[in-house]
Amino acid sequence: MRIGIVCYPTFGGSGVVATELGKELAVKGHKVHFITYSQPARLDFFNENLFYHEVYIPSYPLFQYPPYELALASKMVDIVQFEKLDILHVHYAIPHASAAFMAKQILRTKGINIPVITTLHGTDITLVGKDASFEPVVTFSINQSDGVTAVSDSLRTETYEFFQIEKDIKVIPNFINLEKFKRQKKDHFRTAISPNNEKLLVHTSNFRTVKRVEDVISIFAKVREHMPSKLLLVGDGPERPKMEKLCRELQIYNDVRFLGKLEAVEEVLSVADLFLMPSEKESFGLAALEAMACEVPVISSNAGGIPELNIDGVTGFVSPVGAVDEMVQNALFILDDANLDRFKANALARANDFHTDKIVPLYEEFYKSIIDQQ
Ligand code: GMT
Repeated sequence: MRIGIVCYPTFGGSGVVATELGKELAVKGHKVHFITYSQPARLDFFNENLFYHEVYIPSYPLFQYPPYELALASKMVDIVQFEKLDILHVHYAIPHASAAFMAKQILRTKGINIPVITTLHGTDITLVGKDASFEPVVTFSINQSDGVTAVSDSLRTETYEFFQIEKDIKVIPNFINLEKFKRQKKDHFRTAISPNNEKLLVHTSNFRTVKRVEDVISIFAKVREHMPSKLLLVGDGPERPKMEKLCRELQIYNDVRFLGKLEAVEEVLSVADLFLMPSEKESFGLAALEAMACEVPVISSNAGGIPELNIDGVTGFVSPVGAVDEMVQNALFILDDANLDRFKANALARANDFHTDKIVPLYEEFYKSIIDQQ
């Protein structure tokens, strides 16, 4: 198939899923064309079937807000025509689904019917999409898509609850490449970070308020009172300065490392003992899946789709959002040497359920079914 993928090119979950999907499809022989405003962060290898088309927005003094959606729709029209695409797959509804709708209408006037699939990832539904500034457009463009997928049952349910959706939404969960995400021997790194064999807790996120990074720090501060431990924080975002201040106030700063955005997060996960995801909202929790693939158990909230991934008492523990003390007790239980290896093995076994080889074919089958319906 000739597939156009539209996504955010950033480290965020939807961009990562879109890029990894495109890479896997290219390896399987499909021609994959990424259409976005800059080179996707994870588009880091060469394959003769992978193409990248940059959306260029000309500047003009009149534009207080550059009209990205229009430039994107025009680029989609151009690439569908020139590359003779069979399908467009847009990741994250805003503004990709509505731009795809516009491109589809334009192409129709040229006698071309291009099927469009929209994948809902999370905050496009649970947060931003619900805002009155976007809701009518989000509802319309989901209903106008030829196929719709969501990354968890929870996100599917929430979409139906909040929006007037007439389309079937197929659940296709996030997936993980277990060749890339696997526990590697990084003894030198572990020794450097925890010279006295302290336990290593890790959190990775975009440091937005929905991630509740302050809970991560509170959990760590309490675990540290009972057990020598260190905290590694990967990623960056608006909450980071506040979190650095909090660590100083709690006088734990010397045991916390802010590592910023990292390309090879699997190297950090390879030395970790426990992953913390206390999110307020989380439609799936790709970062937790990446940790589990590296044999790291997860302490999480029960937000959104996380319980569909993290099995309570097996791969980690699931608690109500904000239940910091419960999360501390559960963290101490997992970190006990009598339990840790069991949880690590269970985490890896669960990650295997989301192996690329199991999930990517679901997208291929879905593409074929939507193309056949046209
Ligand atoms: O986690 C984020 O804030 C980034 C966001 C995105 O859309 O880029 O991630 C969402 O999509 C991921 C991939 O499908 C999911 O694994 C994340 O759970 C989801 N994030 C939220 O729902 C907050």
